[in-house]
Amino acid sequence: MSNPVELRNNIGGQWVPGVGDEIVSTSPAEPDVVVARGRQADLAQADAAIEAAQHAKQAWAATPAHERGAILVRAATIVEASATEWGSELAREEGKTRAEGIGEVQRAAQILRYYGNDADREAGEMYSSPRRGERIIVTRKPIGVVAVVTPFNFPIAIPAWKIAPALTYGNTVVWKPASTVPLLAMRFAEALIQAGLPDGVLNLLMGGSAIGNAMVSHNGVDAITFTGSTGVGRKLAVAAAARGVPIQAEMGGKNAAIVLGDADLDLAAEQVLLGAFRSTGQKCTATSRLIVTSDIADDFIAELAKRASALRVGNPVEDGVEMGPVVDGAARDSINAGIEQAIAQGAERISGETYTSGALAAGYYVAPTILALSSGEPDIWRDELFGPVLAARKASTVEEAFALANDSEFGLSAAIFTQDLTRTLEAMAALDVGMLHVNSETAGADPHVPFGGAKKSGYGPKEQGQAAREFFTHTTTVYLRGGEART
Ligand code: UN1
Repeated sequence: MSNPVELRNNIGGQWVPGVGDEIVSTSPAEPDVVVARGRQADLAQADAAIEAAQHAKQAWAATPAHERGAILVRAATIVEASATEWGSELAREEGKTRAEGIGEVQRAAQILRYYGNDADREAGEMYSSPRRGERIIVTRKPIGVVAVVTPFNFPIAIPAWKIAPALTYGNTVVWKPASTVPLLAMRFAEALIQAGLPDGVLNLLMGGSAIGNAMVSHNGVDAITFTGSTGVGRKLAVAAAARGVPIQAEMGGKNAAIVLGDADLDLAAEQVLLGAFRSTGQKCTATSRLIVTSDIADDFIAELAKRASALRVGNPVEDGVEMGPVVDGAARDSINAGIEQAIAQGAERISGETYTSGALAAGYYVAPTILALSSGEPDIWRDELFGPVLAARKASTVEEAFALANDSEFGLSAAIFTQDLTRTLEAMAALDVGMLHVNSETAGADPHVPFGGAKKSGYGPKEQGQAAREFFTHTTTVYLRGGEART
């Protein structure tokens, strides 16, 4: 491994070292390996970044949308060309496998290209008027300065789907990435700036919650987009409401996959496994609950446990590894504590182990774990662990399966495996979720369709597609008449 990369913040177009606390990014697979280091921004630098974004916003809003979009399309090309290198860095810094890391970087390029091209699309609406000689048109304008606060688990794709629409639709941005993945954040900001963003249009602040809180409470910030935990999201929502600015908060999930007796069970097993363990279960869309109808439950859950135990866990930068570590030691410890608590509350561990020796014990690894629940109400059924842990349960009827799936304060995503159209239609009506996957895993998102959840999973407008354009702009309704005198 080469020398650690030196981290920088970007304020008003200048790459500057932070003057706050030290920030050290290590590899969760090998915690002794330092990937990048530098200093966080301090509060004065956060102020300066917001000021720079305020200063830049008028000229950026006045730049033709086509020109703004063209910069994003150029950035997409830069990001795509770096996919192999950055994908490996992502795997090293965050812990997902290199194949997933490369896939994520390519996805970020795709998102940039989608929004860059969307800049040219008609942005307003025209209506008839009840009055003679008048038309009513609705125009869209940027909101201003957007604070972007992003999590560790998609270090480049989530920033892309927030920053790309914010910029395309004419806003300037102050971005604080998760402090565990600063290197990928710097790579992404570098690509956008290299593609031609004017100074101050995108500012990058390394830091923790103090910087995040300062950003959302700052009068120079006109809107906030956040992805992360429900606890933090709700605090930010209170701060946003106190200043009367819009917030879009994507938060937790406790997503259920329902497998009915008539399903293609091989497909269901493959997809549930991907949903539960890809990215080491660290997705808000991951499958963390499994509900299987009693007719097939024992065999299906046993097959799943067999496949989970066969997954190759190891250093995510190595070829053939199917699951890497979780992001840091605190995550590993809290996930393991959640597993132990579930067992103490009556759950049976049918796959997974606690690593106590060797390389897997030295890194922040948690085994792909399946817990069978038979009775009682273990906390694992309700609490999001954000790791590779699947809690499985039987349901006697399809109705009971739907009720169990809805038995959560979260409502982000769900999956149902069936070949029965009637059951599919019933699930569409019954399940209280933002996204429903029929015969595919609970995770996944596309830039042109809404992304977000019901209940505790989301607050404020959804992300992506038309929803993104609506969040990152506000409308002016124009009553348009000619100037001649009325008769
Ligand atoms: C995906 O399922 O591919 O934080 C994306 C998350 C979500 C993104 C999920 N906001 O996991």
